[in-house]
Amino acid sequence: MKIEQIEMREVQMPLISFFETSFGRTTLRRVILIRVFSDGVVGYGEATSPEGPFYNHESTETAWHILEDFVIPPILNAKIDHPLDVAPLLKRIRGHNMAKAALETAIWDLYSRNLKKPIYQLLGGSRQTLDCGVSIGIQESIDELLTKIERELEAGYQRIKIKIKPGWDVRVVQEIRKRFQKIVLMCDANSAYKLQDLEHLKSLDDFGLLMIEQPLAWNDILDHVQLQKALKTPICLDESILDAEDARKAIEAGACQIINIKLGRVGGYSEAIKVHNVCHSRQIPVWCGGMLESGIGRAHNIALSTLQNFSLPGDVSASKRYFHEDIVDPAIEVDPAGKIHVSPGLGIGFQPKMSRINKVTVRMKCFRSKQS
Ligand code: OSB
Ligand code: MG
Repeated sequence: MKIEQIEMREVQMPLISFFETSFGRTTLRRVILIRVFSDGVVGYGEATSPEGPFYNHESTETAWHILEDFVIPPILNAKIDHPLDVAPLLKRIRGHNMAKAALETAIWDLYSRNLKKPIYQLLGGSRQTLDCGVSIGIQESIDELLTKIERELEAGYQRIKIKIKPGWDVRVVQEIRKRFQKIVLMCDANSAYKLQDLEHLKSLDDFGLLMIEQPLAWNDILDHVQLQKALKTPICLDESILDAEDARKAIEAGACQIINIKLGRVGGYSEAIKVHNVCHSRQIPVWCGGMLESGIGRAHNIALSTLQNFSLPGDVSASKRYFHEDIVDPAIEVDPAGKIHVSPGLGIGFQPKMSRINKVTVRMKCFRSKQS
């Protein structure tokens, strides 16, 4: 593939309602979109980094800087025959996986549009329908949370995840269970606890939770081993797993029984597939996490979720939960049974709406290849 041009732009999309986790509240999504041009075909990717460095070390601004100064230049003038050629060219950049994934995923989209195939087919994905869950942020009151849960269940979602933090945990889960005895329920702490909270976390064992996601430090594996030994509820790691080696170590140590895979957090499809395979060969189920993506990131998440070991419902849900108007056509939709039907369309399977993208763009930069 001869890459002629790479364009990056920041788009700003207000969320329909705020999304609050143990690390803070988001009201406006600022994401970076990448467009890669080759021979009349365009591939799309999204940097899923949050606005501030509170989930991991990345932010919209660091992703912009790393893309502009370090990720785009080596790819712009390289010979790329296959999207798997991208990750090795970015290997010397330490960390900044979300910035790397933005371009890597765009090149997968470009490559598969060139071959006139959907990305999921090139990945070897086999799932045609995906089971969907939702992630519900911390609310102002338990009543508001219960109302939100009810609304999502009515929409068909198959699994409810709530965000927890000290002061918004056991009592909240207890109230949910009083009202909804049988639902598939889990919680995500985004690293809000320490091993000293072990006794408190053990009381979550009484509620039949599907899993507890990332209770301890964002960069920890060993304390999770201790915690998992003491808990009946499976631990799922999110923040701590940055590549396939982390997954192998966490599984071998007994730090978790489930892993959440995010394309951004692991640096793109090539590493996501490796994490998937490491987990699959060790009988550890995975599911696809979300980062409040626009339709472009969401469509990439759908493609990834078609791989066989994505056997638990993901945080991949409908565009209309997040935005009044998405930037892809059609918007991402979930059927009344809580399923996404995988699009057979080329690349990510959804058409970016340039008129909408132009409206929400706040800055843009273009890079032209010296080769063309
Ligand atoms: O930990 O999974 C997380 C959103 C932002 C940052 C981290 C997380 C999340 C979510 C939202 O849980 C998932 C989604 O609906 O996109
Ligand atoms: Mg999480």
